[in-house]
Amino acid sequence: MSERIFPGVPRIESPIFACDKLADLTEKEQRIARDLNTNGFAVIDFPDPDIDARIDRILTNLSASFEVDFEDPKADKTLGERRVQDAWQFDDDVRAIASNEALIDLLGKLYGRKAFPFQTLNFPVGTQQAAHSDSVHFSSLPERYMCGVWLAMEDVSADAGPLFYVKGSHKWPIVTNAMIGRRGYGSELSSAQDPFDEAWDALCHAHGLDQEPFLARKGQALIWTANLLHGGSKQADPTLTRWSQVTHYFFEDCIYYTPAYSDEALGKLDMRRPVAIHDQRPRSCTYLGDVVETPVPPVKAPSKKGRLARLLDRLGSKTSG
Ligand SMILES: O=C(O)CCC(=O)C(=O)O
Ligand SMILES: [Fe+2]
Repeated sequence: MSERIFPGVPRIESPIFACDKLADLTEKEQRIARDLNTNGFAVIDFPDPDIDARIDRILTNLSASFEVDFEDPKADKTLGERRVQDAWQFDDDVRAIASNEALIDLLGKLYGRKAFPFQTLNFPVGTQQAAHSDSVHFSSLPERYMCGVWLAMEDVSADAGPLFYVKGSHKWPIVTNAMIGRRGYGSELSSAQDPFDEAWDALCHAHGLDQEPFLARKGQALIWTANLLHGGSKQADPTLTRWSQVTHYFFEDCIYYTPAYSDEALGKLDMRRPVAIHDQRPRSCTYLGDVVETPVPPVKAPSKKGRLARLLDRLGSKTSG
């Protein structure tokens, strides 16, 4: 079995995946495993019979957080703040979606380690974000023990700025600070993604791969692997909404850290202490079962945000995918 020989690599990204008979998985799970291995993503129906009712309640509950009149079909829905991070802390349905047991079990089988959700993002519209890999925001050692699950909370049309992915890009090297020749530890950035944009664009260009939109149906979800390039397409019609929830998952027994602010070669890691949403307990960084001390990260030059708020951010889930 591949996971016994390479326990430090997610099962679905194993270099000997082709030899894995996947005999312990159902046919449906095997299809998901193969899609993740080949394409870097897999589409599933979200495994929750109450998902429609949950979505309705979330839309009602979160609508008030945005400065947009969602009742007005002509209103521009892209104005102002366009996301709520970690709404699981106050919304039971957001927390239930993130904590979905069937999904956590499935991810555990696919990765060969127990999964735990650690961050939620709720969006009323698309992000129109450039192609990026979440690996610069949150990663693990051993690498690739992170994934995102994107849930469509309504049908998504081509004009609504759909989520897009670059099929197969998860197989490319994970772009790190070392690769692009910059120091990350203690650096100041307005966006963790900015320094890596050129490298990702160059990879897409060199491989001749295009962005493909995901025109999802309400209730469908897309699992993306740690290094899959994805983003939000330009929104052609600003009056449309594109409600979605992204839940990011880590896996047990890893070091969790933010690569954009780390220099791995120097042993300088911007470590995280994620809180698992389903049991609300923090996870220490561990390596082969041993706890790794989490250093207090440096506080960077003062910015608009207070120093204490920034320090707290850095200890928790500061960046988002
Ligand atoms: O929904 C989108 O447009 C992209 C979201 C995303 O990149 C993320 O949450 O990691
Ligand atoms: Fe992302």
